[in-house]
Amino acid sequence: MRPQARFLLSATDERHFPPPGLPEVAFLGRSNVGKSTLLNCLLGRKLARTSNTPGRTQAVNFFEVDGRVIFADLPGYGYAEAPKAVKRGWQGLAESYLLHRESLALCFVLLDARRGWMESDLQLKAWLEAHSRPYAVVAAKSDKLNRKERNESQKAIRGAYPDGDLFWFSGLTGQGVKEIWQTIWKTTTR
Ligand SMILES: Nc1nc2c(ncn2[C@@H]2O[C@H](COP(=O)(O)OP(=O)(O)O)[C@@H](O)[C@H]2O)c(=O)[nH]1
Ligand SMILES: [Mg+2]
Repeated sequence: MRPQARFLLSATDERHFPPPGLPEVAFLGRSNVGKSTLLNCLLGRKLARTSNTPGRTQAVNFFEVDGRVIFADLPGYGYAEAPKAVKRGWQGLAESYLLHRESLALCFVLLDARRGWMESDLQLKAWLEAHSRPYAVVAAKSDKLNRKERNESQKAIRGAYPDGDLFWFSGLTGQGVKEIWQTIWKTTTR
């Protein structure tokens, strides 16, 4: 069944984050990897804005789902051509979110299934581990790989991430949506 979801607010500053309450799930990854697409697929409708232009979202967008969980769509990182000030802006906002958000229950780190771990993803992963933030990995745009490419990609991703949860996700086919929901409910239901 389609969850009841509503957009809460878009925050460009930590002071504007909604007061922590419901358990929260954050979506992290490089610009254009498919964060907003995953969010929309989970919600069954287009609440989060998707874009062909990388590096646009410089805000944390909050959505309340079924009165039970909050989704946080974080700005993308690793956009090579972004001006330095924009990069610093990402670090400031995302770091303060990840450091201080007490209601944060789980992060999904999205990788482009075709590329696997890139330098900036590995930096984020190390940072999450150093700060004991639980995360799961999503290999996004899985529809762009054939079976052989997917096997190779899986090996490469597992090389740096041997045993945590790994989901294959496609916004085109809906692959992975059910499994990702199961993990969200498992992590946020107390
Ligand atoms: N083929 C394919 N394209 C996707 C998928 N997910 C996202 N895209 C496309 O990738 C672009 C960026 O997606 P978006 O969700 O805005 O990425 P974000 O910047 O991480 O939020 C858009 O043009 C999407 O249509 C997917 O699973 N398969
Ligand atoms: Mg987005």
